[in-house]
Amino acid sequence: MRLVFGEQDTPYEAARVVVLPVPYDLSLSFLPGARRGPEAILLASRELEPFLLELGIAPEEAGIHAAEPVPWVAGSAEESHRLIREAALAHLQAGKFLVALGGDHSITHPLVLAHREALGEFSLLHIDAHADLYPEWQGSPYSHASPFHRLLLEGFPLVQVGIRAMDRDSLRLARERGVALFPAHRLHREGLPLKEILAALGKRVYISFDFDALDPSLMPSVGTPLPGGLSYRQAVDLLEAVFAEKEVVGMDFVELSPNGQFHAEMTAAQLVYHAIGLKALKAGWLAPEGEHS
Ligand SMILES: [Mn+2]
Repeated sequence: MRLVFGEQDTPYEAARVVVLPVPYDLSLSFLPGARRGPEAILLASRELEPFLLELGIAPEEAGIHAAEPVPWVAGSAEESHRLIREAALAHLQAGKFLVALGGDHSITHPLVLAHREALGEFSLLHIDAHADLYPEWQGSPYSHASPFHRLLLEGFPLVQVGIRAMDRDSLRLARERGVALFPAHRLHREGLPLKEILAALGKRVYISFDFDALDPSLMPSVGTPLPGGLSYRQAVDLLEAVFAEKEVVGMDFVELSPNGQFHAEMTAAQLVYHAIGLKALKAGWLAPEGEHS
């Protein structure tokens, strides 16, 4: 069954934004359940106030269409990833701004490749508790611990924010490959170094947001929670600065693993909706209340 995002679903042809559910979690190494993430975000999104006071717009008026979930193939990560890439590519070639909802973080690899194929080069902003730079995990290069290793080797400039779990080899790789690393402890000591983060990114940016980047006190519904994370305000401030200064070409929000704590699902839905609003403002699809475009 197709669920919608928010109160008002726009028909596909008229929609500028496509929300793509990717309920794939076969690569998870610890707590399973991220396959139920997209559904939980869509259900929670119905309870959001459509008008965002902070932005002065109702992002859904930009035209949001929630697509059919991408199917996965049991037993084949490779085939499942191929289906994700094909689905994303079709929406991008139809001219839609894509917002993918995971699912585990492995889905970022096919999503990013689809964006490059449709839209050309860009840098990656990876917001996460974990660096996800392992060459493989539990024997699989398709693991949710590996997508950024693969993307790094494929030449994408990488900026990582909120990181607080990373092994020595990953740190060495990050240094060798020029990854701009903004670990969580630094953000807490010095505040968000927005200028430095923006300087490290290219003009065009793809954002991959792992919900475990947020502190588990506000986001307990993730497969691999870690203390010391970002506040909701820090996440919003970061997204706001990036949307204001850069051309965001696409984004994904991954690893929500519903466990009965509805406030976490509301937090996830609100963050996604806010990000869509930032895109709508930057693209000029909507103007704040009282202003005319
Ligand atoms: Mn993570």
